[in-house]
Amino acid sequence: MALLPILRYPDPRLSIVAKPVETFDEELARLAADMAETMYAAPGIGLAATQVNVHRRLLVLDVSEDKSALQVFVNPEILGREGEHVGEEGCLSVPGIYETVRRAARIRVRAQDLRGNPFEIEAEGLLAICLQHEIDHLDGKVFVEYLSRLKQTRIKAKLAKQARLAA
Ligand code: GNR
Ligand code: NI
Repeated sequence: MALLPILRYPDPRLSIVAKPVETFDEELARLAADMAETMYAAPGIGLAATQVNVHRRLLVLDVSEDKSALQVFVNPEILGREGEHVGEEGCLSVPGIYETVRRAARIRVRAQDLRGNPFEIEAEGLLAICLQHEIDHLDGKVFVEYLSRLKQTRIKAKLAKQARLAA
């Protein structure tokens, strides 16, 4: 097991569109385990492979209260969206920034597990929000891109200042 470094916005590698996973091997399982460890340590409720600079369509999440329900989605696809949810989001790649984002309230998702077996779920609540946030990462999109240009500029300045102070 290993903790993986998380890319920080506006790192251009966060904009890379991830490619489908084609090989369901031990390496994929190890990556998912390392991503889960990294997510729990952060701590966060989800993590997309893009955020650890692996540009393959894989995400992990755990939206349970007691962090006992790890879910892994390989090659996730949103089949349908319903309703609207407006809520505050954060991102491990945009530390310390919380902003309101509009998403679908419910989604139907098809994905594969680590063995390549397909499954479908109906998601709502935090699971639906987190899945949309993570699938956006796989498509090279960070939640701040839904905000105004002015807010994006302010967020970049704030993160640059954080990085300066940390160095
Ligand atoms: O830990 C996280 N919390 C969160 C809260 C509201 C909406 C989305 C998220 S996902 C985020 C972890 C992360 O950055 N995943 O990409
Ligand atoms: Ni994120």
